[in-house]
Amino acid sequence: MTEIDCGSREIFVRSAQNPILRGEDFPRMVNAVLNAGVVRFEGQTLLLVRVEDRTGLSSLVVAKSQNGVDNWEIDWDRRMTPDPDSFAERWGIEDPRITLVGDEYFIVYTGFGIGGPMVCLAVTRDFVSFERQGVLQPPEDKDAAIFPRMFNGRWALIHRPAPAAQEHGAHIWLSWSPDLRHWGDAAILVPARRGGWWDANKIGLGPPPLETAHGWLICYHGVRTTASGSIYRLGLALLDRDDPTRLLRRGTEWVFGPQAPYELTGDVPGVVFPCGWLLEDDGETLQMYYGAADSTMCLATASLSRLLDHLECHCSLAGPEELLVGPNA
Ligand code: BMA
Repeated sequence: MTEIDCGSREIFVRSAQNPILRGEDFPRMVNAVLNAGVVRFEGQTLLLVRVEDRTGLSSLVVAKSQNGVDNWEIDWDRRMTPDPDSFAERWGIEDPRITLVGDEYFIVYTGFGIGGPMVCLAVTRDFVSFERQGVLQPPEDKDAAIFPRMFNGRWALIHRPAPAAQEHGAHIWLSWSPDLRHWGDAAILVPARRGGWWDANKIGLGPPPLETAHGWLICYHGVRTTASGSIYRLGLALLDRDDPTRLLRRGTEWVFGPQAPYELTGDVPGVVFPCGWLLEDDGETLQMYYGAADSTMCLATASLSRLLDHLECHCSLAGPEELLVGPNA
């Protein structure tokens, strides 16, 4: 039996080349590059980068690299711009999470539209043309991704609706659809904790769920509100492989948080925000791409077995008491 590594070292190691992408690398005047989705495409690492220009609104632009670290080629002609005629994209498109389904890439992104942020879907084969499939979840809802396969003939979507009254807490939900259009059977999947926890009151999905031999690995952000602003940190959870509504494990501690200067300085200091990760062919090396301080794109690497070990060592099941986040709970 291999020994579990409960480790005293950090699990994620930052790239020495961070930030790997900045606004200056782009051929136009842009304010910030952040929260990219990522896939392997035609032998390269492809980032679909959220680019916020000086209007304050965001588009999604393709950047490609052979090694996923440097020599990025910004493909300005391959970009998804907000549809000016769509109520759902009036103020931009943000934070794509990409899932490969067959030979199509399902891009679940936030449409910042009339009524607030909402969950939208576009499908592409080539990252040149993007076919909009419409709104999957109305406002206010974001931090969403689709699983790469159906379960008993239905698609599963992870998303994060925001309650009208904050004291109810913003939790991670799972919804189902037979056709990617009609969604239902919504239920809380990972509740925000309450009280003094790092992930109390507001959480949201990071990259799309990653299938492992032990279940679907989930990385999520927890938002801590402090006197000097919010801190976005990352934690882990594991879902049953055949029934993703079953939360098998949930980490107690965060595994990655803002520490480096480029995570502490920028438009929104104290934010690490991944929308994509890639497992290398060795099945062990996980490359996580994240927005730092809502300003630049960065990379951190972890070993998959250490992430799973961490969940063995620092695990709690979300008991019913953690579902209640209100002051009277
Ligand atoms: C979230 C999203 C992200 C952003 C983060 C930190 O609500 O809007 O796009 O990176 O806040 O500002």
